Amino acid sequence: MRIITFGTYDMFHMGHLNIIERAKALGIHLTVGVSSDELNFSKKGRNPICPELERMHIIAALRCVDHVFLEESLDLKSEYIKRYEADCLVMGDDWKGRFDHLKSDCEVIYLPRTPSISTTERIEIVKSTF
Ligand code: C2G
Repeated sequence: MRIITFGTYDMFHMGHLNIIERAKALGIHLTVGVSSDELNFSKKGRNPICPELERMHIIAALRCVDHVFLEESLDLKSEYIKRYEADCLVMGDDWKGRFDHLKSDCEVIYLPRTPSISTTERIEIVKSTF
């Protein structure tokens, strides 16, 4: 089975690694869409700390990742699923239900998030420490 997953992966951490490894374990080929800086700005009103080329480079260096591309719009998921011939979309359960409309394109699986780790929380810790 060919798997696809998406994320920003800003300030890469264990929560990111856990979901990418669990996604790969569900199939034989893993494609990862890394959200562009522009997409993040439009969603969150700020740029990621790590620019998109760095974030893509880190994801591409992981042994379990077979292919990386830049995700330029949240609304192109169906296109990406077809382009990369994915049989299954994997996302963390913070997105639960949000991609159910793609079930006509491929299987959609939400995996539990790793507790107690988030980029936002780490940014807050750094801000309050220094
Ligand atoms: N994640 C996780 N556990 C955490 C933190 C994140 O399992 N403690 C998962 C998220 O559920 C997501 C992936 O890691 O599936 C990437 O998370 P983010 O980088 O926060 O990605 P996000 O900004 O949600 O972008 O098209 C969708 C977007 O690209 C997803």
